[in-house]
Amino acid sequence: MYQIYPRSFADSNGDAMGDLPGVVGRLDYLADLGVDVVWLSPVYRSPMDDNGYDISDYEDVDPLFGRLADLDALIARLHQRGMKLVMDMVLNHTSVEHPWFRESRNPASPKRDWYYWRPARHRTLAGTPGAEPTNWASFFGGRAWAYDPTSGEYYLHLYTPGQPDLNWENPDVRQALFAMMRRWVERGVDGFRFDCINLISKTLPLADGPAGPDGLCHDAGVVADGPRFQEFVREMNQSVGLSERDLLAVGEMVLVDVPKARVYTNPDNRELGLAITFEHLELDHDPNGPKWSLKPYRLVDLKRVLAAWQNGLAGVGWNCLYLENHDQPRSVSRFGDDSPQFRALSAKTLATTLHMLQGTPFIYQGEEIGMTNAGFTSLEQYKDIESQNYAREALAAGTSESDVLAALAAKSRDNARTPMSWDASPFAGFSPVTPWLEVNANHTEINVAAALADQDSVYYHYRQLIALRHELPVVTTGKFTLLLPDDDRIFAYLRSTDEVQLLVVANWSSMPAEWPAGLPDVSTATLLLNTHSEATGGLAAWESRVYRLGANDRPDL
Ligand code: TEU
Repeated sequence: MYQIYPRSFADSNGDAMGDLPGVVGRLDYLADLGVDVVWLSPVYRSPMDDNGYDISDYEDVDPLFGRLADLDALIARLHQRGMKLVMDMVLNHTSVEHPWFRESRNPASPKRDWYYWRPARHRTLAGTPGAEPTNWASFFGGRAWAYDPTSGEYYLHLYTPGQPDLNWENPDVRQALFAMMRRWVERGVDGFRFDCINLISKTLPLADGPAGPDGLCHDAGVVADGPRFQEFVREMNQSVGLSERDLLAVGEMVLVDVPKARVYTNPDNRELGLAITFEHLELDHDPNGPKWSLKPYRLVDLKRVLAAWQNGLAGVGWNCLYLENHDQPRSVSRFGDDSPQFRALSAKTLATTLHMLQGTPFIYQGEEIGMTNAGFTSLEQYKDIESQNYAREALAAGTSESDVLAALAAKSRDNARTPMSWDASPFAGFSPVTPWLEVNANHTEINVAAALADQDSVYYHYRQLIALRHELPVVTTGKFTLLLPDDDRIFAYLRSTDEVQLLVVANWSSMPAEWPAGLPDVSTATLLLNTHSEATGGLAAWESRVYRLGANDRPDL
């Protein structure tokens, strides 16, 4: 699966933003990489408060990205090349500009109940601080309730005030959403990536949850995985024909745990197909603080969490394998070593480790050439609403500007949203004009043209990994066994079927390592893939290898 963030992929008409014809123009690049499915982040009509995750019309393309005909062309061209299209589908909320919400602002309208409108807290004055119906925090800072002076009530928005939560309890809401999705299926899309889908069911009545230090409830347990979640998703599956038509159903699930995801992605339940989960990306901040409270992660924790998800969904559900997307910093900067000496090697080794696991690997645009974090040094360079909200609140609370900049440099979503670096030209071959977000200054070296010209590049390593998965069924079906769980530098595991066994061994550090004791013997094994041309007795810094073990070397499992 290859994720395209269309705003930052390719600008065909010189308006500083990526667009659909820009995507169509790059399909050969994706086909050559070996991509099977494209996930397209939202291209629907939107006021773009959250770059399209605030939808004002689910059935049309925003003029920034082109026209419906361009989307039809994209679907047709993808299908011609044997690739599929998964559309992002944001069902937890709409934009405030959606006609449903505009109508809903009128208390007498039948649409009033399509969103969560609530009066002020008992014995408070509506519109004054603390009068909000519950103590819930928005995921993007501040409170989750916006006051509407006209009606004297509040509406719920778990994200920005521009993203009011839809009330799935109302059957008319569900029917309208399902009918809209059926029309997309008829149009030819092959599936959906359901944005924060486990937020659609809330526990009623909406009530205060445990308060954090700021007095607000940040506990996703209160807002996520509500009592009717499975019922709603099953109804959607049946009504849209997700299982029946074998459509891809990727569920992004905020703060979900293994037991729940195992149920949600069990094909027998006819709910969702794959789970995008977060536990492995929650290891580099204070466990009780926000993502901005930086803390180095430990490899043993990452291995433990990934192994728990491998084993937890094995034989029942299905994992999405990802280290990077439009909400996350660049993986080579976060988990690898993005210095010139080790950038390419560490990007390859992260990829080897991830792609040989069980599940569906996701590549986020630019990851396949080892793009790094943005390297922004001033607040003005950040455009993302979450980053801007964080900076404003943190500065107001007394955090120094240099600490705010350090947190943004490590964690801002804009790290992954800089324009795709296609070549070394001034705007990275993304656009003929100054793009909406600055290009990464290192595009002069790290870009697609340079990667294609270098047989040893990160890009060709990804191509090999994809080819290996296509060739070897064990990569899809094999049982996963974590080796050396306590080693803080080596990531090693086995993938086994009755016929074949693979050993993946990776040095996740910028120092060479001895060949670890406790690995199976590889003297008669076949080396299928490696990052270094010469395999020695030890492991070089950021070296990774994939072996097929010989019949005699296989550990008895
Ligand atoms: O993100 C879900 C989510 O909960 C986010 O809080 C995510 O964890 C955060 O961006 C990390 O900083 C989805 C989309 O992927 C994201 O782009 C949207 O902003 C969000 O939903 C609201 O639609």
